[in-house]
Amino acid sequence: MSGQETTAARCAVLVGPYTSGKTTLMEALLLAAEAIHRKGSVPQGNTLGDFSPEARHRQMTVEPNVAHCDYLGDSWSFIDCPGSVELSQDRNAALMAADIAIVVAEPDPARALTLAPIFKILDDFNIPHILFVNKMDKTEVRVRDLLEALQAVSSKPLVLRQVPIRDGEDISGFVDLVSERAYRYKEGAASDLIKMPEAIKEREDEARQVMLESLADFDDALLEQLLEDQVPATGEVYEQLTKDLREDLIVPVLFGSAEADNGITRLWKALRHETPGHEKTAERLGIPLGEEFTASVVRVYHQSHTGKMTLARIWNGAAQDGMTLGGERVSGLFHMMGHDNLKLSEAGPGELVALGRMENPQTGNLLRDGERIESPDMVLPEVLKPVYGLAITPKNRQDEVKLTGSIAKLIEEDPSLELEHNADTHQMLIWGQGEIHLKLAVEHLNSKYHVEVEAARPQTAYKETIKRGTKQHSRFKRQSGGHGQFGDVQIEIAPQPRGKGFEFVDKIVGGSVPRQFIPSVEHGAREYLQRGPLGFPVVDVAVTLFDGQYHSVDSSDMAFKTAGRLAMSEGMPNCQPVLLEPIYDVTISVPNEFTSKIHGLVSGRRGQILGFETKPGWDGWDNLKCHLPQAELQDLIVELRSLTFGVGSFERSFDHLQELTGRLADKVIEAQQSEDAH
Ligand SMILES: Nc1nc2c(ncn2[C@@H]2O[C@H](COP(=O)(O)OP(=O)(O)O)[C@@H](O)[C@H]2O)c(=O)[nH]1
Ligand SMILES: [Mg+2]
Repeated sequence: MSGQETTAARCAVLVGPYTSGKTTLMEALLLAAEAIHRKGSVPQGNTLGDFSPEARHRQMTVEPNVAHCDYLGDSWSFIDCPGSVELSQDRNAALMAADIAIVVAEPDPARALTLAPIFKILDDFNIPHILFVNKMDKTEVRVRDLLEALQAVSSKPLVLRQVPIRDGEDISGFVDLVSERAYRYKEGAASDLIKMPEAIKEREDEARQVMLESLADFDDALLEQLLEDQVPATGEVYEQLTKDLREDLIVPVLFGSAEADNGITRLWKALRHETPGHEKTAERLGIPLGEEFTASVVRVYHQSHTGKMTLARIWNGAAQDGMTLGGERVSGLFHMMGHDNLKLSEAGPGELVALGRMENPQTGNLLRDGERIESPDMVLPEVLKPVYGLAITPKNRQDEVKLTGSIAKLIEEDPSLELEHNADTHQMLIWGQGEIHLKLAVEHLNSKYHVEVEAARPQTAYKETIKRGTKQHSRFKRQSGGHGQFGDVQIEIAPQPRGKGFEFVDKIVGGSVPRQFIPSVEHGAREYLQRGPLGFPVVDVAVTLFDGQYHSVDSSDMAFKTAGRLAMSEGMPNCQPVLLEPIYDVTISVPNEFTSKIHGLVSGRRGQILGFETKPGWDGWDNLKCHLPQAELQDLIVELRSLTFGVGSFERSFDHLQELTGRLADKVIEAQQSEDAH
């Protein structure tokens, strides 16, 4: 094999926008390798991957699907990633196992932008990648136009390696620009070699020249040859292509149809000859390869039929069933093949294996021999920040503990999910990347863990405060049989600056309220603050106790606490209470062609733009900084994505509380009161 330093197992990861045909392409690749005998179809629901009920009924990949095959004597692992932007965490994690990524795209220039975040992560991690333009069986788009649109979102040069042969509107085959051979597609089979059609010769020459010029940018010898009008030898061109791909300098572009099995042999050939070996990948990831066994955890799976499976790529040494890794016994060594786990007794370098029933491993860990488990020396993609939340409650109250445990397992699989017990609203919140992401989480809770939950919109953490102060004299007195209760307090209630919180000041002189009862007054006042006159927690209020009376027999902690509380509930309504709503500091990231649309989005949601700047490291993208009310953030991501081909995103953090008055405030207060009445 030319330039191939190893015949160890290699790993290719399929990425690309939702519905570009990744799952279908994996079927086609497996069929060509005879690892499956009949090609499954996504609409018919019989593909090797996407076997879970959640994937089948949506016809959508919802978690990375793993498969293995041998092709012409080489071992291969594939990971077919979900395409939905909401499931990007899984894609990013899977890419950390990739010797090569196959970026699958649709032949639609209008949707080129959906590839921008994918090219970005590939660039950030220098992952060699091939672009496979799929669905060429049903397109009239000119490859040149398509390439121009795609090039606009790739920082690396796209190098077209084939030109289509057209038969009327259909594409009937292609010419390979390196070998200069022509092929005719055959549905469901490898293409036939044909004589180069005369009509294509000119286009082929021109495209070949463009390809060679792209390569010459990285090789002076080739550049000289081109300048002297020499034709480089085919072998040299292949070598240059391989070298540049492995260094992630260029992105070769192939095309075909996964559905019709067109272009699959050509893609296989490129994978076989050009994909770097695992040593090169380990080096790229910064994983030191010494003598000892080393594997990295790609993802964990909690499977209903087998329990926890740790998917790991072996970089050095061999794994055996029953070995000890990170202080734990490996109970079962497998190749995941869609739904099935195929038992292995041993697996060597380069292999992507599933390790059975280990408790500790987490995505990104390095596993070494014996006792050690390490966070790696490699840089991992950042965990995506949550952009969408739901309040959840178990339908059956007895499921509460089970619910928390099950969510912990979902988070172990996909750390872009988060669980929060909100201190303000007392709701249990599940956070993630969008509606589909959370809907899937809720469905998994039911189908895998048998916990049914109700999901609702999270409450906004409204608060209230006061606009002016008052003095209040209140007395709590009860005479019931023997020993009564008596507490009398005079307090001053005053507003505090925003963010100052609650303050209690003791100005008692001469023992009008005895020392030991003063903390009880404060306690009573604080208790009241949990629900002010409008029905919300009260903030930024100062209470000064300046006088009172007591009774030597009937006064008690309890009586003064009740008096403190009473004084607050009698005094606070006279202090012009006002609603406060939480305002978040939000940074919205979009390609700059959308920046003006985002201004409209923000102002339509009562937001305030604070400014914008170019997004660091993202060519042609802007970061817009703004303030937005929490109540307007709930479905912000939905609108943002629909305005930006799904690529817009945001990050948020709480900033401050702000007065809310007028009709909106009235509605919030009314809703709270009608809720309290129930
Ligand atoms: N016409 C045509 N349809 C395709 C091709 N590849 C996939 N599809 C269809 O496109 C849809 C999405 O395919 P799928 O493989 O699930 O895409 P994924 O989301 O990238 O995994 C399915 O209905 C496929 O049958 C292709 O090459 N040509
Ligand atoms: Mg898919």
